[in-house]
Amino acid sequence: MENSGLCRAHTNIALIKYWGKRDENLFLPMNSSLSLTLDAFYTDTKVTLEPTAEADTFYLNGVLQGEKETQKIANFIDLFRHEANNNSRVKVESYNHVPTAAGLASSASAFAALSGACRDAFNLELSTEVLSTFARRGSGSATRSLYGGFVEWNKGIDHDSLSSHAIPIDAADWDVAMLVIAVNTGEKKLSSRVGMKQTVETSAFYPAWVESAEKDLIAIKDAIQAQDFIRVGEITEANGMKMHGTMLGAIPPISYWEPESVKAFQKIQEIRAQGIPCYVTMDAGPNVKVLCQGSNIEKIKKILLKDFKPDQLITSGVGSGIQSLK
Ligand code: 2P0
Repeated sequence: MENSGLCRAHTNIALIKYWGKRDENLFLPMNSSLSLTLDAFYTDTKVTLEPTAEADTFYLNGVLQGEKETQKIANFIDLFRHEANNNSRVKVESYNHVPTAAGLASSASAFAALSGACRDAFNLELSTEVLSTFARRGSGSATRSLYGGFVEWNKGIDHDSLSSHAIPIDAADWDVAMLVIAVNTGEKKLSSRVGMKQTVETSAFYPAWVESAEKDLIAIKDAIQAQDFIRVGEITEANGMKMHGTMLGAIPPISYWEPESVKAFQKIQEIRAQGIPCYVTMDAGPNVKVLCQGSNIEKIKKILLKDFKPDQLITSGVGSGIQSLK
C-alpha cells in the first residue's frame, strides 16, 4: 500500500476578495470570492506516513521546523487522520517556489499542496471539490488553489462545511496574466487572520462590503463568460479598493499600503490612460498586482522599469490546478 503522497499546487490572487469569516472554526467566509491561479508561484509537498513515530515532523525548504509551525500543520493533518481513521504521524517535506522577492503569501499554495499530499498518503478517495473544503480549513484562500484558471469559492450555507467549496470557471483561451510589483517583501505587521476579524467586528463599512462583493461576483462571472477583459479588470480593481476601504473603516484603522504602493497604482493608471488595459489589485500587504493581457505584459513591464528595479517586477501566466507528482 502506498504510504506517501507528493502534490504541487499553485498560488492564486483574488479578483473578488475574501475578507472576513462568519465561522472562525470552520473557516467559512462572509462572502463568495473569485481568483486567478498563477503558474509562476507554487508549492511542492510530500507527506509520508510514519506509523511508528510519536510526532509529526515538518521540513520547509529543507529546514526542520520548530514546535509552533509543526503544531499548526499537525492540527490540520488531524482532519485527514480523522477522515481516514488512521492515527499515524507523518513527515511533511514542503518546498515553496515563490520568489522571495515577490513578497507573496504562500499559505494558499501551501495548504492546497498539503491537502493533496495528505489525501494521497492516507489513501483517501476525495473529489477535488471535497478536497477544497479540507484545504479551506488550513487557510481560506487555499480553497481556490485546488483548481487552475479562474476559480470561484462559494461561501456555502450556514455552518455547513461541505457547501463552502471551490468551483472552476471555464475560461478557455483567455489571454490573461499578472505582473507583481514588489514594494516590500518583509513580514507584514498584521496577519490577514487578525486584520479581517478586526474589520468584521469594527468597520462601519463592513455590511456594505459584503453586499457589494456579492454583486461584483455576479458581474465578473458575466464578464468572464463574455470574454470582456476590460470589464473584468474594472470590477477587479474596484473590488480590491473597496476591501481596502472597509479596512480603513476598522477601529483602529487598518492599512497595508506603503508610499510605493500608491506610486505603483498611479503608474498603472497612467499606463491605462495610454490605452493599455491594466488594473491593480492588492491583498493584505503593500505589494501591487497588475491584471493585464499576456500580450501586453512585456510592454507594461518596460514602462514600469523607469520607476521600479528589475527584481521588483515579476510576471506570471495562468496556473493549473493541483497535480499529483507521482
Ligand atoms: C483573498 N486574502 O481573497 C484575500 C484578500 C488577503 C486579501 O485570503 O485566515 O491567508 O488563513 O483564512 O486566506 C488572505 O487570508 O486567511 C486572503 P485565513 P488567508 O485572497
